[in-house]
Amino acid sequence: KQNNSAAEILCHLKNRVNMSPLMATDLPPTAISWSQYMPKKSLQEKIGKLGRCAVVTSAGSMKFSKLGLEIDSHDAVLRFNKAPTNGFEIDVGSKTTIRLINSQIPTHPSYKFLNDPLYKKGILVIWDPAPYDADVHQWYEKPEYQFFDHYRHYCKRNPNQTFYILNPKTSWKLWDIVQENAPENIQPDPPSSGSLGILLMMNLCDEVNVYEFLPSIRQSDLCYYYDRFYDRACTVGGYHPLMYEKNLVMKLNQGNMDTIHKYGKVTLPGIKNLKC
Ligand code: NCC
Repeated sequence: KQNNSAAEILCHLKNRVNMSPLMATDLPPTAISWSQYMPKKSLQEKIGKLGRCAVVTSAGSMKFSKLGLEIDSHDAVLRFNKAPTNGFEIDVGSKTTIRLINSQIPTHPSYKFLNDPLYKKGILVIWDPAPYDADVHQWYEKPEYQFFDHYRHYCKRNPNQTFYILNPKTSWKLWDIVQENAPENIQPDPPSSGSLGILLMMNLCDEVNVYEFLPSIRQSDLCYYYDRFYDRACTVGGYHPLMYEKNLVMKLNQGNMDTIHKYGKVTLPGIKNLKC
């Protein structure tokens, strides 16, 4: 059943994947020691109406792209994990409205989550891979990475920053749609932060430009624009079903192939006001 049209896929993404981050009331009362720090307003309320948004992947092919000014011209910019802007402004811009991180970032000391100023700009959103069928309470008992204490610590130290947690159901709901639109069985691992960030912005913005998710002519084995680490799996996937995520985004692209080729840029529609 992989002949879904782009319009059908957009409706599935809108109606089946809940991108609204958790609220404290979604968690069991035993979580109160840290859930009390969760934002009181929903992300949608907090961020308001957004027109044009940019999603900047961490791909090595962002290097030498000179897309910085174009990226910063958007109403909001989403970045991932430990991807920096300092020193890379010409290629990736400097605006950070949302930073989507995976749950390894606060739990693994090498990311210096508490101290690195990189994380202090914009709204933080974190996700953690849950077991396939787990609800919020089951996930809370058994997260992949125990980040709750780190979350509390971070929020206490940075009371003016807003820090959301994605619903643990979200990533598998998205995985279902990636699987339905793939020609074969895909790996039973959640989609990458890349896809989650793209869909998050599609829920908040009228239009989303995604940079170097579908790679340009600059594609190489260089994993990140900010690091000297070479691995093709960064671009095509290993753990994450990244190839299939990218094929899905390709089906939804409203721009043309030449723009992908030259700029690694894909244009996706917002889905907030979509009538399905
Ligand atoms: O690599 P990562 O993501 O931080 O990259 C963010 C998103 O950009 C897209 N990407 C990245 C590199 C590349 N060459 N092409 C790309 O398209 C992907 O969509 C990717 O999701 C993650 O998804 O959270 C991931 O996180 C890293 C790592 O945990 C963090 O960077 C923190 O160091 C994962 N790597 C490892 O665990 C070793 C990576 O698999 C996915």
